[in-house]
Amino acid sequence: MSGNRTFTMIKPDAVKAGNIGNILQMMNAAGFRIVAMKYTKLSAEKAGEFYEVHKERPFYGELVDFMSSGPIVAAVLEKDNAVEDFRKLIGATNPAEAAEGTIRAKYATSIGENAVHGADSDENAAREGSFHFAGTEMF
Ligand code: 3AN
Repeated sequence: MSGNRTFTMIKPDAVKAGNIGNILQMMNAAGFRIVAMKYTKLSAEKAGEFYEVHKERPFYGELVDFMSSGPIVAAVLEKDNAVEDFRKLIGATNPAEAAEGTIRAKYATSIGENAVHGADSDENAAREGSFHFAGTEMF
């Protein structure tokens, strides 16, 4: 199967809570194929670089501290209409507003610690995927 690609991270809160398996299961059940995956930890410098677009936002420092606070799972996923369908699967940024059955409704605890990241455009998916993976690590 081929399709569009998106980029995701299972964030430190969800890793700490032991939800890697449950979250991957939801991604697979929704039809996403794993193209690349790694269990890794971002340094504060790398997290700052990844979230550079949010540099001027008031929560930037908090976001960088949180995303470098523990290990994450980074992955590239493939499916038709991947970016949009994955954003539906994860739900709203604020878990209080996330639709029932979404990953954030189930596993996120707050707007800052919201279990998963999902790229918001094809361009960002490609940029974020190559931030974490070499071409030879994508299958
Ligand atoms: P999304 O992850 O749903 O695309 P963005 O792009 O608005 O949301 O924000 C990126 C990340 O910044 C979020 N996943 C969340 O962890 C964090 N964030 C967003 N808004 C806030 C906020 N008001 N307070 C703290 N962290 C926030």
